[in-house]
Amino acid sequence: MSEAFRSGFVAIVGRTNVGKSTLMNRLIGMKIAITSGKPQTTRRRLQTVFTNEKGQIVFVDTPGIHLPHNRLSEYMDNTAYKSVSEVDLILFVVEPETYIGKGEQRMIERIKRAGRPVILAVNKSDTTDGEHIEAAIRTYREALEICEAVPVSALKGINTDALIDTIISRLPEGPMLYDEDTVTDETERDIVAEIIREKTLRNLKEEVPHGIAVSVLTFRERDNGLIDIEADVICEKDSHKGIVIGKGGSMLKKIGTESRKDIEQLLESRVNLKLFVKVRQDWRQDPMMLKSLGYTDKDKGRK
Ligand SMILES: Nc1nc2c(ncn2[C@@H]2O[C@H](COP(=O)(O)OP(=O)(O)OP(=O)(O)O)[C@@H](O)[C@H]2O)c(=O)[nH]1
Ligand SMILES: [Mg+2]
Repeated sequence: MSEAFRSGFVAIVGRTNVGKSTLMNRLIGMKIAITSGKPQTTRRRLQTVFTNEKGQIVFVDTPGIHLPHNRLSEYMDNTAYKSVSEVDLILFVVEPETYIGKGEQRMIERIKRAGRPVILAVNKSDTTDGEHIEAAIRTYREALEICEAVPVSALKGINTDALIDTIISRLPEGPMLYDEDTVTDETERDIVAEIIREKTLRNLKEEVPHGIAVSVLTFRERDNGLIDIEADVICEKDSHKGIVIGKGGSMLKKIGTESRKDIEQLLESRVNLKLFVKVRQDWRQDPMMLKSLGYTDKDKGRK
């Protein structure tokens, strides 16, 4: 007799920069979430779907835990903390280290309270040896109840198939929650905005990219298939505007070219991309601006 189909929601949580979004993209086999070497890349929950013959996993990528320092980062932390009680299973992503920080400890308390099964993914296993990985697993096993610990490398694709099998085996029996072809419920417009934000994160230094938001204004397909996209790159200080534009417009051009390439790949068509740099003074502290940029609670949970 064949085994029953399993399905459910899985929150991907952990400290900022441990590789949660890279891991989710690797597990679903497509780049939906943006990633960067800078902390606090992911700002809101993002849902993707993995389906095979054994089951269906609805992944919920969340902002990484950090110490909040403005309204936006409070929203980000709350989004992550809340996610653990809205799912069937928690995928706790850590690095092969033995230090548990304050934010991570708070997350552990939340996870315990949520009472959901926890799988520990020790990511970046490519950067160290088995001994360090074992030490990390021991540390986290002492801190909370973990049903399985799986060392992986999201970057190199090591052990990620095994992680999929482990996740599915721990989900409840249940039907498909989404059509089997569904990869995400994100709109193309939202993914495009995120791609542009990723390029600002990867090209700009220090505080500047953390104060950037992107808003897509126009998204229009011509008869010949070319897609015209116009977007605002919003920065939080007058002094940042010149940095984003760069000498003779060189930085904005670089951000635009890199974004266009990724967007063309995503949409599988030619794209004409225009970026405008705007200043919205200290928008990360402004509830109205946060709301208009989509950094508010929307009901995107279980249907
Ligand atoms: N060496 C190595 N680097 C990795 C691995 N997975 C992710 N990274 C790198 O870690 C950095 C952070 O990756 P993200 O996926 O953006 O991390 P995140 O946990 O989603 O970060 P936040 O959204 O800020 O919470 C990037 O530079 C990745 O390339 C891995 O398995 N090995
Ligand atoms: Mg992320």
